[in-house]
Amino acid sequence: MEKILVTSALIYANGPLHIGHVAGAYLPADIFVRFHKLIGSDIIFISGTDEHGAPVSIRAEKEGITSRQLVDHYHAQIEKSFQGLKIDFTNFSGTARPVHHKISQNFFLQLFDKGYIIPKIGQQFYCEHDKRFLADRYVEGECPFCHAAGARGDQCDNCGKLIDTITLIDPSCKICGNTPQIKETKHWYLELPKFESMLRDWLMTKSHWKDNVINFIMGWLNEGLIERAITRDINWGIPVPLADAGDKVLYVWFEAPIGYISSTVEWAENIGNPERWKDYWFDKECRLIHFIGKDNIPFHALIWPAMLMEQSEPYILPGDIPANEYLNIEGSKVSTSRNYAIWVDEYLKYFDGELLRYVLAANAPESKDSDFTWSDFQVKVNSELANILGNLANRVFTFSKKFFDGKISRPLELSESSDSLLSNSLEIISVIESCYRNFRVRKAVNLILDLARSGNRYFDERAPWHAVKTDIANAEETLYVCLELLKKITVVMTPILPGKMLQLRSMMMLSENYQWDSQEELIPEFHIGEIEPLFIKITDEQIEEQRILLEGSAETETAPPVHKPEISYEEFQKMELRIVKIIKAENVKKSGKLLQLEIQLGSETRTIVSGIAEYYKPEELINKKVLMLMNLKPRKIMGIESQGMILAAVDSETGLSLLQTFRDMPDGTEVS
Ligand code: B3M
Ligand code: ZN
Repeated sequence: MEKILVTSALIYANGPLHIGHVAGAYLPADIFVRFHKLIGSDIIFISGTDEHGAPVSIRAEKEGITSRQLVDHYHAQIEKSFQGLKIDFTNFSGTARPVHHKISQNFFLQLFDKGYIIPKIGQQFYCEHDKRFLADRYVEGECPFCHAAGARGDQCDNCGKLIDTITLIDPSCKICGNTPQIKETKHWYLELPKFESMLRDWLMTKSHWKDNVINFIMGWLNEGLIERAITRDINWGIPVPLADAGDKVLYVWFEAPIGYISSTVEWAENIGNPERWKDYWFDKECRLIHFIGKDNIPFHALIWPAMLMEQSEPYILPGDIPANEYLNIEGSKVSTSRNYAIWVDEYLKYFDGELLRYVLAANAPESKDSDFTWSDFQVKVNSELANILGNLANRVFTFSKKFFDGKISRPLELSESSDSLLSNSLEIISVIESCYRNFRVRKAVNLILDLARSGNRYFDERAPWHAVKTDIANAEETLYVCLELLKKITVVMTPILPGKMLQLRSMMMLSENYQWDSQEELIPEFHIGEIEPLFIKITDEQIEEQRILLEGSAETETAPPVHKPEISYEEFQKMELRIVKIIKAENVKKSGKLLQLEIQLGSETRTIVSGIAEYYKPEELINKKVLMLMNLKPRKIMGIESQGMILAAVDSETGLSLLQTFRDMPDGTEVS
């Protein structure tokens, strides 16, 4: 019997679950686990919420609640969403729990005692305004590798590379928007270079891994590993267990993977068998499989195995890391900050969770990014589930009830077409089996649909509605073979549609306890019980409603405005702002951008050079009253002294607009 320990990435408890998460790390794992339960493997499925780190504390600060409150709220909500999708974890824990703190500190101490963790004075961003060091996502800037804007202090979303925070170009503090300073501070570093050759040897044995994982790691190794700071200055996290560490906490990516262990320990305690977790974590025969999204590859394939290698306990190392690509929505990237996502708790208010399982499985981002669209959702539910699978069940059941009182016996002998349909289906099922084993869910779904299609074709060809009048045995054989096929489908489709397949089996009065091989042998007699529609079609209106919800909830602004440091009222009062009238305007020679203006306020006039030539023609400005900062230090522009500045609103797309008052005011009026 195979022994397998499956984990799904620990999702940050800083927001709800969206379907991109589900498609990447949870549904593929759940399908894998359900398949292995059917073939009788000894398998457990471990996960939980990631409750520390900058992602959590930033969000809590923003919402004005404590990190603990935030985490408790989202942990409960996320867990409920998983239940709605029938993602069935053996244990779902959270990293803020004492058991996790203890195990993580222990991990740290073991590596520290062996000299793999050392303190170092390093450079870090410090915000003078907020008076704090800025860890990870507290800083944003331009990625030093791919030059995408908006890279976070720890990792770039665009190229996936891990970033040493102080190498960010044009950094800004996420709290106040100021440019942070670089300051020296002490942190503890994991000496990754010391693991390099051990990691290389270990990775040599992983040639069967997915290309995206292998390529990523090899790229990293070839660039050379560097030591990584694994402590942080954040006030929410696991305290560094050293006397001289002050308030520092463990870096979230150091402790989060340990959550896989602590969640297993918690499970063992809950079932009253506290040593049971070791049967998996310490058994060399047990396969450890981490389901993750592609941005988590470096942590799982390099840093985490390194941490496990040098523990005194005999931990197993990752046996496989089926990392998935991203799921886009209607052709655009999911953006949680813009609220452009399909949230599972929202989805569940409208549709059955299993429909989403089907659509995401059929469209899983296994080897490249895939796209979820509402119209594809509708097509898959209506044309595949309802018209192909649902229709096969419905026509066979109705016919059986109408002409055979719901009792269909196995014929003494099968005709050629029946025999070939059934033996063909066994061949396809063996391919489906290998798809499930090898994380190829998309293909498994397609093949199962092919099985149902072949049933419909067979039914049509044998036309039992005619045969029933002339050759009743022939009609019964047709129904029997279709029922056999449906029975097989209830088994092999279980990992994807567990509840629907139980429902189908109950209509066929088949047992609720079944294994993969129970589809093989032929049943002597089928009995059809109460029947009900398996899939209800989705209307155009329902789809339209979802599209509107998606577009409507997405904020069009890409980022919240970045504010400047506050100033006192006295500082504000130093500015002299007045309404002035433009009495003359002309282009500045040899400059396409500048206008020379003469403005008037009462009996005073001044000259101003202003960069507005691309937006206004000189003649349209005459006699316009605008807003001006009077006491800006005069400066020479193109040889002309500019004595102040007129004010305008500027937007990169809309352009520039001078400011005017709501009501006509005399020139010279003060603005306050
Ligand atoms: N929470 C990152 C993420 O949610 C992180 C995964 C931890 S897995 C140990 O994408
Ligand atoms: Zn700041």
